[in-house]
Amino acid sequence: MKRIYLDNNATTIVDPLVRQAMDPFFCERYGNPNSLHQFGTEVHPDLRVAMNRLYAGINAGDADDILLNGCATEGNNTVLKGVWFDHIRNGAKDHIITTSVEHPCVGNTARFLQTLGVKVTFLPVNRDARVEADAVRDAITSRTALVSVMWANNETGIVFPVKEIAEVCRQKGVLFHTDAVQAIGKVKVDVQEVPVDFLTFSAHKFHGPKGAGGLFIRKGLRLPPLLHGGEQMAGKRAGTLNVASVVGMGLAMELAVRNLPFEDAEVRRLRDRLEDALAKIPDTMVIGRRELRVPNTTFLSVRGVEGEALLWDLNKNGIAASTGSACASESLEASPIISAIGAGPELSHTGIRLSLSRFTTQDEVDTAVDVFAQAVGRLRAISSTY
Ligand code: C6P
Repeated sequence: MKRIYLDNNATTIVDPLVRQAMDPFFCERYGNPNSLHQFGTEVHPDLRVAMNRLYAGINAGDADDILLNGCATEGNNTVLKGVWFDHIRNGAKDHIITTSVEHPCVGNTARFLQTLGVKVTFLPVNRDARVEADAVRDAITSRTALVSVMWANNETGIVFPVKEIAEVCRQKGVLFHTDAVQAIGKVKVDVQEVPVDFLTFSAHKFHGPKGAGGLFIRKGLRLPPLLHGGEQMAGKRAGTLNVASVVGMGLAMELAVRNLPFEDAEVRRLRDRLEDALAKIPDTMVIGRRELRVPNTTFLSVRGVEGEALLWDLNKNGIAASTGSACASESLEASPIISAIGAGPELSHTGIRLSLSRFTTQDEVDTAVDVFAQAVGRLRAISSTY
């Protein structure tokens, strides 16, 4: 049975060019970049190239910082806990605003900060599954230290109005962080056009390796380190750099940006083809307007079919999908997004996410449609609610 991977929002295949670029750093140029001998120093030019690619990829300025780290979870923790430490702990501010649909590495970090006395507003999404800038403006008070709103949602693919939100935060003198994990390589991410203060990304979401991420910090701002230790990254993030992964992440970023037109045309065409075909199955509902979504994601509700059951049936037949965030896959809670868009409780467990990449083919999409339709038929035949 041919396996078809439609879970690219969970992780992506490493681009073969990226893998090739990483290869020499395992057994040949394996020095620690902080060592003073040649094994250490010979990797410096490669790290510089990788950093330049990351800066160029998001259009960061020379005076901005990009901290290299292990993943977006680490980056998001660094921002929220760092803002608590530097701006909330001893000061006049005690309030953070975020949304009810952030990834758990933002949501649960915010909940942890609540235990330390921070007041957190979790803004709900509207019927478009978005949080609008006006809702952020209305929630900001003189005690707000940080707004954290994702660039694109991992479940629905909905793009949030981060430019407007960033501008509101600027006007109000509040720090703005965005989790851009699901935006890089899918839509243009430009930190000059969108005046964010902090932005996080993760290489494995754009055909780079797992275990490599980045945190953009606007010039003039600082965050205390999450990891204390050696003087790597000028003391801002201790720990030996994962050179192979940084090299891979740099190239993956360059390729992601170079492939944006392809993503916008071809990946979008395939996603729309998939979505149009699935929408013909009676009583299915696509969540979120297409024009508001990144080009690769479809989130569907299939009446009468538990998302989990569909996922297992698809898996048995070679199709990898997801009921939402991969890291919430063991939670049986209803999707907050399906509830937020006004669907009744009978639909709250019916969501299934399909996410494509530039490596997805039309054949795969067409096969997936057939397998999906058969799975829905089988499950509805035994459903007590359909
Ligand atoms: N979302 C999903 O299935 P890491 O793995 O730490 O690099 O990335 C975490 C993360 C942070 N923010 C967003 C918006 C994300 O989508 C993710 C990862 C995957 O949706 C796995 S849970």
